[in-house]
Amino acid sequence: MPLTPFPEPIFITRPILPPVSLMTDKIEQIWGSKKLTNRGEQHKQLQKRLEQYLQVPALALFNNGTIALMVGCHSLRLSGEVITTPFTFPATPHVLAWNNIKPIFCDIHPSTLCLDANHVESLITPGTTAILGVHVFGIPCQVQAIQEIADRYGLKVIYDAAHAFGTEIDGRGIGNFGDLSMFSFHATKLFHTAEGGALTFRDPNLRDRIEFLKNFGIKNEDEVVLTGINGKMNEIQAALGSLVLDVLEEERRKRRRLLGIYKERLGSIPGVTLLEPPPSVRPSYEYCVIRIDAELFGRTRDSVYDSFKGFNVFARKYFYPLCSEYPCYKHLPSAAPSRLPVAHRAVQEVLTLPFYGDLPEADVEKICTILLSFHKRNPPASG
Ligand code: T4K
Repeated sequence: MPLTPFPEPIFITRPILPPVSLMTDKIEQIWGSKKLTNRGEQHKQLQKRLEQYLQVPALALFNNGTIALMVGCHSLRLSGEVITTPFTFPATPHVLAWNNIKPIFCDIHPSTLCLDANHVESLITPGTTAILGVHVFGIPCQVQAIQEIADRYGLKVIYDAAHAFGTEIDGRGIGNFGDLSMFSFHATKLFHTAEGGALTFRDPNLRDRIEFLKNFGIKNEDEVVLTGINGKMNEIQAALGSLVLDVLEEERRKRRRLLGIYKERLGSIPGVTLLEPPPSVRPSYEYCVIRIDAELFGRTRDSVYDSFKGFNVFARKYFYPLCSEYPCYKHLPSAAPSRLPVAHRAVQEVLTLPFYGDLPEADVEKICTILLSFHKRNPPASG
């Protein structure tokens, strides 16, 4: 039977949307309280629940992940240079730039696609103040090796854990590594508050500083003690978060099943590799990501991406282009392509596939069949 396009577009993700009646109930409570923002009841409840879910000693909620990371860097008084990865969303290096910090790009590990700890040490200079790793697609950085380097040189460690909600290493929540971690609660994330984010941090003494910084630096009615910003999560965001958290385990179960299908079907296609964390890691189930080896597969990632569109499948080329290729960073010596060979290869090969709980299993089967039809061994299929 010829392969036909999906009747409706299939996107890489769809947000968890709890029944609207539950949201209406929450909104009625908020209306009743007349407290819309500035640490209301919904905010307090969500903060407590997330500290438990992520198994962290301290967590602060924010209006989005980018502002959370900006405040995180500021709270640790980072300056000078920070070593980071070029294979990430623009927010990661931009946050450094907004803090007047120069990003120093480090090549990535060939299997995790996160900052490669083996290359970090050679990039440290007297101006280095921190290492900013990204647990890209929810796969953890080499947290132990990074911490050892940081301890040896007296550097701070920050993680952009935007994709790693619920990831655990040997049963330990990912937010416990480094000095602090940022989680994004954007609508495209597994756990979301439409827009939102959080910082988790090791030292509970940072709490006041972070809370002041996210509220203009206001300490009380008489004192403004820091150059803060407005990073507060409002009550409607927090209420949505609570409802999403209620159904999160169910969503994770559905995604685990879908990932099993992808794994089984894609495992037998030469030139296609599914990105997976090591066995010691409990996955986040945020993304389903493959790499396409153009030679073995017979077509480039870009060609697969384009051909998928003909079938109404909208895969994504995260994170193309590399941050080191942006006009604002390209001039940096650490951005030279010759210094980032692994990242330059990965960014040509990685493709993010549709992956969310409500995606029917039959659709995942069909997406795999479509991908297989693009393989060099098969006659061309048209969408
Ligand atoms: N660090 C990293 C490593 C990150 O990946 C991100 C964000 C951040 C930091 C910053 O965190 P935030 O400040 O955003 O909290 C999306 C998200 O906007 C962004 O949050 C996310 N990373 C990035 C990986 O993906 P786009 O521009 O690719 O999103 P968009 O609008 O094309 O959405 C993708 C698909 O999702 C759509 O095709 C359909 C679906 N979708 C999207 C939205 C917004 C929905 O079904 N409903 C929706 O409401 O950036």
